[in-house]
Amino acid sequence: MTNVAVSTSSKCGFVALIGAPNAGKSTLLNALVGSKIAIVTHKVQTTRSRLVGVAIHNESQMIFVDTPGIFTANKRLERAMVAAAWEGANDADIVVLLVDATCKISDSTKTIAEGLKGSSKKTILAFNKIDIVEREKLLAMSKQLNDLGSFEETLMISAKTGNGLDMLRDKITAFLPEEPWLYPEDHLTDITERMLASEITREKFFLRFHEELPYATTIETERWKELKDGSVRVEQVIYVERDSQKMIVIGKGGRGLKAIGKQAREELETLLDRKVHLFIFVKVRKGWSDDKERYLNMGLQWVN
Ligand SMILES: Nc1nc2c(ncn2[C@@H]2O[C@H](COP(=O)(O)OP(=O)(O)OP(=O)(O)O)[C@@H](O)[C@H]2O)c(=O)[nH]1
Ligand SMILES: [Mg+2]
Repeated sequence: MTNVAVSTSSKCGFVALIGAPNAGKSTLLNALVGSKIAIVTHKVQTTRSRLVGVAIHNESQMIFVDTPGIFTANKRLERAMVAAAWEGANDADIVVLLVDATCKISDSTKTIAEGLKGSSKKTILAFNKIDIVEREKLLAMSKQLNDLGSFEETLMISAKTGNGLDMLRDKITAFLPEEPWLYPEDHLTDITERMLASEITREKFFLRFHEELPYATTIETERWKELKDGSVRVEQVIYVERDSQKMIVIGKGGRGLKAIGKQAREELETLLDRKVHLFIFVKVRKGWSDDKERYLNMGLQWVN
């Protein structure tokens, strides 16, 4: 009997995007996938759980994993987020450590660089936001991190303008293992429409409310009903910790809630390409961040 060698020239693998909060990981995921999958705000700790986005380059399938920022976590929710981020890195074939080049290297970034050192994975260091930073600053920062960690490549990119992303794609695909594609060619993400809807509302919430309120809140899509005319009725609940927070969220004459609802609905309609009837309720659930079920809904593991 003759053995027939099967040609497997295709490449495929998981690429974790990790970094300190606000480095631009979600912006980068969206840019690489070419679609808004992850929410983005100027605030830290916007992303709360891992999120997959798929893209193809040089006939290779790159399965990107956006992760929550890694920082010194104290509260249970923070610890669950950071655990999810490290898990994303551990499960990946390639790790991209994204660094905000506009500020000095944070302790979180240093810890991540050191944490990656022992790993056998291919790691790429990418300085982000080079559209608003002087090049001379980058060299010193690059040296500092390369002294601390061990990286296969160091790149300068702008997730916002797309500068350097082709080089990043080239480096990633060069490192990918020879494996058959895991997803069909047109597959973009594993995020469900319900989850996307919760996330879009949370983005608007993060942009509208300040200080501790965004961090004292979780948003869930509780009902999703397809209507005969092709539109969809979506019911969401914003969980807050206290009555005083509920009052702020609703706002005078319901103004706060209406504003978020309008922005979220408009964006959802664009993303889903159909009419959306969005109903948002606010509920006080004291201690929701110590409630196992909420973690499940956020796509997070419960941590003790
Ligand atoms: N100028 C500039 N701003 C950027 C770039 N990439 C991201 N940003 C901004 O940086 C901020 C944070 O971006 P995100 O993508 O939410 O950052 P993140 O790393 O996902 O943040 P967390 O989810 O909180 O960990 C937003 O205001 C982005 O618009 C870039 O290349 N250039
Ligand atoms: Mg993010």
